[in-house]
Amino acid sequence: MVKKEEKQNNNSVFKKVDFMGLELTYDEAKTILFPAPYSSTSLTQGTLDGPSEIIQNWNMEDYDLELNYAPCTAKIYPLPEKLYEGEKGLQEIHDITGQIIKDKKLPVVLGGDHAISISTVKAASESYNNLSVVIFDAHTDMKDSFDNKKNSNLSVAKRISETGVDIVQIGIRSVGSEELEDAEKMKAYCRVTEKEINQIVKDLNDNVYISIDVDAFDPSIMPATPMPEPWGLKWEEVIAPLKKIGNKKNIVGIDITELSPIHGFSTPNVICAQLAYKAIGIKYRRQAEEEGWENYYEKQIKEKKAVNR
Ligand SMILES: [Mn+2]
Repeated sequence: MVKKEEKQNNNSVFKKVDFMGLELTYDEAKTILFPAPYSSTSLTQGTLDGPSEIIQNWNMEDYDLELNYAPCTAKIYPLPEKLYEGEKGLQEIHDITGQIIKDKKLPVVLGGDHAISISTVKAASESYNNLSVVIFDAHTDMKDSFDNKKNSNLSVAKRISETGVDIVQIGIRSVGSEELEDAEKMKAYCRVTEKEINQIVKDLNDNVYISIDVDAFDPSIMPATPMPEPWGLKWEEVIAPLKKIGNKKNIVGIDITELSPIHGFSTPNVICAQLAYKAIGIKYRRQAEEEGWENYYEKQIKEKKAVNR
């Protein structure tokens, strides 16, 4: 990804991109939106449209009233999109995620189906020894294979657990009988009480990767997903645990998967964009406070006004 000759090319990742009012190059960015359209099974073909719809529907105000700062000051840079296919595609997703981490930036990977997390978590675990993964998902994803594929979107937790990485699952309310025995060994919750989440956060390793399969949410707010399950989580039932994790731990990567856009109905796409923006905001909240980014954005506006005068 980071090749010198590409620096000359206007279409490369090195060009300046205006995102949420800030003009940045890849090198200047702290947060990289990585569109990863990838579908592991016939059921999830619709998720290939997820990344482009999330970026096109990046509709929100820059200031977050709940977090009391403008998370866009975490310098967000969207990578150009390309299609990823087969095992080669998963390897590319792994390599790009690994490169972003090595470049000391936060990867925010936009799926595609949940299978991409097998690659992105592997990349994160290669850079961080003491890693935990928190997965928000309706499904246990403990199938050994699905649709004749080992790296399927329903085998995510199975593949990650085989690598020995610590996993906590939240939102779980659907399991196949063939997964039951394996699933019972997992730290899996549907909804978490305040007491439970405090204990979960305490037990997490210092570095935490966040993987959000959007079917963790209730279908009433997230209908655009191939495997919806009733009795899902409300917005705050995902955001509150994220905030607790962000307050105490180092979030090293985030993915948002399984959005399957519904033609003519953009609300779920906008909600996924807002979810990504909120997660970025949570990740950098403490650092922003310590380094005074609340003021940073005000400064930018003042500078802009001064230039325009
Ligand atoms: Mn799922």
